[in-house]
Amino acid sequence: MDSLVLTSFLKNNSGNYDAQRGTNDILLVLVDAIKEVAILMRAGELAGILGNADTENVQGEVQKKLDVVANKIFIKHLLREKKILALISEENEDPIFNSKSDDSGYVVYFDPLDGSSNIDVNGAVGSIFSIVKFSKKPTLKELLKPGKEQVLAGYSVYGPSTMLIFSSGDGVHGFTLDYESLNFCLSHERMLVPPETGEYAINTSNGRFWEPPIVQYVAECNRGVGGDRKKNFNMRWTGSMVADIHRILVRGGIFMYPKDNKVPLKEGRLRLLYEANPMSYLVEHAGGMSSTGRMRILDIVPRNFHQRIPLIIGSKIEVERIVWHHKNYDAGDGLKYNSPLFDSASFFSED
Ligand code: P6P
Repeated sequence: MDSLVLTSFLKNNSGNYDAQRGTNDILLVLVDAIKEVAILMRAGELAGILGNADTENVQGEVQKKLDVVANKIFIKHLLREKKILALISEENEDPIFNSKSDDSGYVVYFDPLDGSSNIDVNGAVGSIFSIVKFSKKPTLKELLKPGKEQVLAGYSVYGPSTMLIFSSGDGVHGFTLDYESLNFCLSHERMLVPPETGEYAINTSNGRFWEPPIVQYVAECNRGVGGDRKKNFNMRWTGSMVADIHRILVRGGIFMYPKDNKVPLKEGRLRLLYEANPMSYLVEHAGGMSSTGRMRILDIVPRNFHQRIPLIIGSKIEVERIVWHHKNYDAGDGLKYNSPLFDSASFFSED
């Protein structure tokens, strides 16, 4: 099948190619890293890359061997590019400044391997990246830009096929890796998130810790055709946000990792800078919506590099409904939000 390879697509579709040259060059460096990770990952245990490393990341989580290896691969490739001023990685506590960089350029925020708990069970995982432009070398505080200032965002998903999905503001486009030529070939042009869906993704084992608006939303989905929504819903949860968001970009859906009271001081599970922001940029450019339930993700000014945030993202009509539930709840409206978890409004009910 003759497909447009990524480099030709960038030349044909960058509008003013020279203006986009900066981000295109960085995207191509990211692609080098993604290809190296993909080839290594395909070998699985034969390459001795499964299992835990004997280290923890900045979040105090035990790292998988491939977390560490993927991070090193991304840093190696990215620091080669003089347009890159600094890197912020999920796996590094502090920013990595590029000693060889120009005076102006870009910062890359990335999660080298998201969903790595799936690695040992051969599940889909991914790498996530976000690029912001700077007219001069940024201070630490200047690195904390809101997601609406991104100029390019994307991810790779290592599944039955290896795909690259990205947007630089003119549509969201998907490429599939041809392992013979090692070219990413255009396979999903101008991806759009259907505004409606019958599929939600949330880790329901946390249900007893959710805020009432989430309890209410999931309960009405589970009441199906006989309830307020007058339709049945399906549920998916892969344990890998990249795989869940990719499904949503392909066929619609809503992904929720809300704040829960399991750890009251923890604002959410997903990190703002290198997970929620890039995915929100993509989903908005594909016609979807992304919110904390109370605020647009891309408007949030980060407080720190590894800030966690509640994330409700996907089909617009569903995200709007959850925002509506939060508004009602915060307005003190509706006894329905104050009912105990296990009453008729509960998502455990049979009705
Ligand atoms: P849980 C992976 O670690 C991740 O950050 C996301 O990719 C994924 O959606 C989530 O955590 C899974 O969390 O609590 O279901 O294990």
